Amino acid sequence: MFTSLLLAAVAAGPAPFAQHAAHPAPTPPPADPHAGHAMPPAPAQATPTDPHAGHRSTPPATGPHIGHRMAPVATQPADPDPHAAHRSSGSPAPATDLHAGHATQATVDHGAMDHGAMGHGGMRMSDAGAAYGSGTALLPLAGGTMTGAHAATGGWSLMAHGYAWVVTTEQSGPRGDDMSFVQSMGMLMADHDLSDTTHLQLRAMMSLEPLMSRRGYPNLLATGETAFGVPLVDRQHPHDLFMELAARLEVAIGDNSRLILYGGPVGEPALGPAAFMHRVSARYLPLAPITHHWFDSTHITYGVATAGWRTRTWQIEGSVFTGREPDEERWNLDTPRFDSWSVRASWTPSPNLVAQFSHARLKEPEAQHPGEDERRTTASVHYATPRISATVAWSLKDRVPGEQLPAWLVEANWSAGGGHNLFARGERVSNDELFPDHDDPLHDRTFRVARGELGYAYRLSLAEPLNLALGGSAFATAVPRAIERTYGDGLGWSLFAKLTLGDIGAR
Ligand SMILES: [Cu+2]
Repeated sequence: MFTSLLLAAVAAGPAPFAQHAAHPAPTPPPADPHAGHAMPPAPAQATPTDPHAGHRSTPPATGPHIGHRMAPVATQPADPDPHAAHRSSGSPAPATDLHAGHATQATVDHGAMDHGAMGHGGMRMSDAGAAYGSGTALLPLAGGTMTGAHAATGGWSLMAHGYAWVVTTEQSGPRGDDMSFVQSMGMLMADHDLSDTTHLQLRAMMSLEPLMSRRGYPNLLATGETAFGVPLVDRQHPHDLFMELAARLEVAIGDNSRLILYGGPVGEPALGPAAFMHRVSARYLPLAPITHHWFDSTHITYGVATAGWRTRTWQIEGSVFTGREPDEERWNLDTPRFDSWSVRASWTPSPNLVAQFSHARLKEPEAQHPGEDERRTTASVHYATPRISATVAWSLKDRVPGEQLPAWLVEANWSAGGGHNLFARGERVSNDELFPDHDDPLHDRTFRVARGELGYAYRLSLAEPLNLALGGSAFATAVPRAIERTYGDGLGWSLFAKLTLGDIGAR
């Protein structure tokens, strides 16, 4: 897709025409179920496989507009791209001037912007082949942008996005457990252009997971954080009420770059891939990854300040933040300390690919291990087409002083069309926290464990912008012989219903 875009862009010559060249209008076929809803001005809504055709509409000049993806861009010729309509008018033709889409169109022709992309990523971000995942982490634009319910008022564009996810899980073996629980997240984003070159986004993300037991939910082989002063093992901790309270300021500098400032009392530093709940590849995986505390556990950090530099193909960032993980009081804000730092480089060569490499020094991340710092190095590659989203990630947790603990994660979601989704995740991690009891002979010993999960979800569109997904998954674990008796067969299955306001991937 990238190649064809590039060729088309080159063939078309000057940048302003690249967009049109890259998206010639296909013939509208009769079979499109949404064709009847399609309204001008999109000339190419009705690609046979375009499930979003029906959601495009003539941009209203003012007032609330719920769940619409508005973009007059046409779809691509031979690509069943359900997200073509999400792209902002400045994206994603690689030959196009980075700012062509927002410096003029976006501010003047506000209604023509893709509000999905704008609301979440900011109009200034998603035009460069990547969309914001969480914090300032990037994901491939081709995988889709976050959508939700929109409103506009007084020069501000508002978007609400979220989910409530009911899961029933049964996990076997001596350490297994059963539970039904609700994971939830609600996001509010307010976007505003302060000037032609300066864009502000205010972000709030909340969760009602503190209503869950302090011990969270069963999650065989997962470790991290505490409940009642005891480390959580084979559980996933609930997330805090405040998952993010942050602001992002983007200042265009020249034609091809911009400065990014991000931060707040709760945020995500420039470390690791986008957090799992924001990754399209993890959209229907009902359990948190067992490598959460290797890759993305810093997604809720109390006190974050990030400065970054973004060009069309690179984003370089540095953060100072609080190294300590959130404490087990989930309803309050923890004290910011700004005692840790991270750097991250992200490469965004095409709308289909984002790769990041990051390194951090965390000051005493774990309450249970005072005096123990951590160096964390992560690398990840995210590949996406409108139907397939995949993540491959590696991390090295280097305790200072202490062990070096590597982790791998591979995860993918395939939206096969018609609402059918197949998904999978495989993880392998060297974990030294599986036996937290100091009297246990296995305490502090490192074991390399693995888990593989496979699942299916059926996605229904309810009244826009509400969606429902029903599905299930099963996993198997693999542990070294020394702890086989501890885990027994270590199998698990889950059934779920996930209600979302807006979405993050294909229908
Ligand atoms: Cu988390």
